[in-house]
Order: sequence, then structure tokens, then C-alpha cells
Amino acid sequence: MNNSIKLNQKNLVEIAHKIPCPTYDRSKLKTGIVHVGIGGFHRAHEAFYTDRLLEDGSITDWGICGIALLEFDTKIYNSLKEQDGLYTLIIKELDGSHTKRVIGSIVEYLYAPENPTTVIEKMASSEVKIITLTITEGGYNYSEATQSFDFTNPNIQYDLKHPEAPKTIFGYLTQAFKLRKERGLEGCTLQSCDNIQGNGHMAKRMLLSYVQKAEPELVSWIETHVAFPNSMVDRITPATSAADIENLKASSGIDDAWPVVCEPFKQWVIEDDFTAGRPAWETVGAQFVEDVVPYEKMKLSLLNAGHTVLGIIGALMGYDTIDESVHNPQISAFLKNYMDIEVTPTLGALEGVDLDGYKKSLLERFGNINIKDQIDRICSESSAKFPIFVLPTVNTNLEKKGSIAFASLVIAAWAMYSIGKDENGKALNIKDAMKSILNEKGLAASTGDPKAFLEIETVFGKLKDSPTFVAAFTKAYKNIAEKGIATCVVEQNNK
Ligand code: CS2
Repeated sequence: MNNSIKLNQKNLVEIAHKIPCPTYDRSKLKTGIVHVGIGGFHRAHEAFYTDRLLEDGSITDWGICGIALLEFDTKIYNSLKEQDGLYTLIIKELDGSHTKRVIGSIVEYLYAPENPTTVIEKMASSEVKIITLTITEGGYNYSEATQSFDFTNPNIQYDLKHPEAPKTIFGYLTQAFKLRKERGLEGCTLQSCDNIQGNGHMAKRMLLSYVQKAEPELVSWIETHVAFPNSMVDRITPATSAADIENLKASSGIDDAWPVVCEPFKQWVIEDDFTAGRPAWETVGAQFVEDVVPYEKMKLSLLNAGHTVLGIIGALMGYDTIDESVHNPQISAFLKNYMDIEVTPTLGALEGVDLDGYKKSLLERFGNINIKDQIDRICSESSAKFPIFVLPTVNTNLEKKGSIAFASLVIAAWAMYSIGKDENGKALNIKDAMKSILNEKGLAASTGDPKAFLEIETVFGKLKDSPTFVAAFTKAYKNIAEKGIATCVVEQNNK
């Protein structure tokens, strides 16, 4: 369409004739939140909830400043900048229809690699009450091998030497909190919105490990002035495709460089522990609870692990999207068995949660044919995901002498996947910070010594020392090598 309108603040009045737009006065908003990591997920989740809240009218102090920390985020940052922080959220409903809205809650945006001082000042500004994070599982710099902060990371080493122009979130937060302390300002809340169990605890532990080395005298200030609430976040947000951008143009006449697409379902469960106030997100559907850890555990070990199961097995079989994978009845039966036989017994009591209903709804969400969630996206950074989504279940079952057969098959499939080809010989697009070591160990495993893959200690920790696990993994690996993954899935279902 030639006569599409560019999405920006100036054109908003006109765009509002096409799809719903913010009706609140964005120029009056104060920036109460700094958010690090402005990918699709944040914009489908926290920014969405906050936009709804702002739409309610009287609230003006919770605008968001979005920070692109990595060079990887340059494109998203540029589109936000061009569009005055505005973007379209496209909710892909189960019936195939699209619900669209322009989201206005991101009112400032900064690109850290070019402007570290401005970012640090923003985080230290007295107006900012909450710093939220979606820096991904790997962003916390936790090593499974040492069960602690990974000081060998070259970027961390860099930050220790260049505190004024850091690269990692830890360097930024340390400088910002140092300024707050020096200026006698109040503390703020650091809220992780990543898929990690006890994400607030993890954020606190990792930050304090870094600060202990970089600025030891800041540790006690942080301990008394910064709250770290845990939270469980959920909304499936596939990567935006070129077709999504074109469809928006064709259907609504809006030219948006980076709309965000997501499923209708959303959930946000947060511990009510905030240092300097918070938005009333509960009025727009978030839940505040005392202990979020059981909810997180349920979500990570069922939804996220479920994704990983569908992604890795589906990738080997040559599927491109999660819905294709789950519509293979043997794969969905496998996933259901994994959830019932291996995960459910590890979950313990979950008050007020209908677990069967939850698992059933997951299969429906995964099967949404309109979402087309990319298997590439799901399998990306598997080296950071397995230790959080799948391996805790294996460890608990090893302790309780429960079944580990389903998980072992998935881990063995991951070893195959790491070689870089699916079972039809097609190249896999592996995106992983540990890609080269995965590939190296994956190849070593394929030359007669499957357990070589388990030597990646930052991922597997001590699992290679468990004879039960090594035996289950080796058996699964050999079976896949001999019969192919599809047959193994069927055989495992029939056991
Ligand atoms: C996915 C998540 O990245 C992954 O592996 O499981 O992005 C998932 O889609 C979200 O956590 C849904 O809330």
C-alpha cells in the first residue's frame, strides 16, 4: 500500500482512526521505570500492562525509558527512535483475527553502547523508582559449573576495568547505585522479568557478587536500599516477521518498522516488594502474591521446558514452527507424558492452581496455528535454557528415583541438534553463545562417545557424574542414532 502512514507521535491522531491508540498525554508522563532489554517480550508484556494502566487516566508517573544494552538491539532501538517510542502490538487471536493497538508507554529510549553516561544517569535519576530487566536467562552470568557468578566472562573483566563505560548490566547497575548512594538519593527496585526461577533472588545474588568485587563498600547500601521482587512472566511472543510488517501495512495502512506480535494469553505474578512505590499493575490483570517461586517453577518446568521439548525434537524432524511440532500427535503425546510423568511429581502443592487445566491450556497455546512461533527462536540459547527449564526436573527425579527417560531423550536430541543438521541433512540455524563448544562436544558425541556432550560443565554441572543419568542419556543417544528421533518418540510413548 502506497498511502500508508508512518507511525509516530505526529501522525497519531490520524492513526487513531484506524486502530486504537493511546489517548493519554504522553508528553506529561514522568519516567518512573527504566527497562533494560527492549525486545518483543517486554513490549508485549510490561509495556502493554503499563500502557493499559496509563490509559486509565490519572496516572502520570510511570512512563518507561527503554534501554538497548546490546549492539544486537540496534535495529529495535532505531525503530523506536524514529517512531517516538511508539509501536503496534498485534495480538493473534485463536480464531485467526488480529487485535491491534498502538502502545505508548515507552516514552524515552536510550542506546547504551553509544551513550553509557546518559544511561547511568537515567538509572540514577530520582524520578526513576523501578529498573526492570529482560536480559534473557544467559544475561545473569551464572555458571552452573561453579554455581556462582562467572568472572571469567571477558565483558565482566572489561567492566571491572572500565566502570564509567561498561558493557554489561552489572557494570551499569553498579555505577547507577553508586551515584544514588553518593547523592543521598533513595533506593529503587530492581525487578527481573526473565524466565529464571527466583529471578529476583538471582538478580540480587549476581549483582552483589559483582559489586563485592567492583565496589565492595556499595554492598550494604544495595542490601538496604534496593528490593528485588521475584516475578513470573508469561506471554508467547514470536519474532516479528517481514510478513507481519507487510500485513499491518496492507490491513491497516500503518507503516511500523517493528510491530510486536503475541498470543492473547498473558500472565504476570509479582512479589509485592518494592522500595519506592510501584504502578497498580493489579488493576490491569497482574497478580501480586507473597511467594511467586512455586508459580515460576510451574511455568518454567511446564511451559518453557515444553517449548524446549517441542523445539529440539521438532528441529531434528525438520519442522519450522512450534505449532507444526505439537500437531504431530506422537510429539504432543510425548510432551504430555513428559509433563505428567516427569514434571508434575516435582512440583509439590500449588495452592489454587488447576494443574491439569494449566497443562491442557499449554498444549492449546502451543498449537495456536496463527502464532507460528519459530523453532529457531525457541532453540536459541538452549545452553542457558536447559539448565533452568529442564535439568532441575532431571536432578529432582534423580534424587527421588523418578523417571528421567523423557528428559534424557530430549537432551540426547539436543546433542544431535548441536551438530548443526536435522535428520534430513538440512542445516540448522543455531543461535547460542556457546555454539562452538556445543558443536565440538556434539561432534565428539557422534563419534562413539555420547557422554562427551555432558562434559560441558557450565551447562550440565555435575550431571556427568551421575551413572543413572549417563546411562539413560547414552541409551537415548544410541537409540536416536540408530532409529531416528521419530521412532524413539513413539517407543518412549509406548513404554
Ligand atoms: C520460550 C519463551 O524462549 C523460550 O524458550 O519458552 O520465550 C516463552 O515463549 C515465554 O517465556 C512465554 O512466556
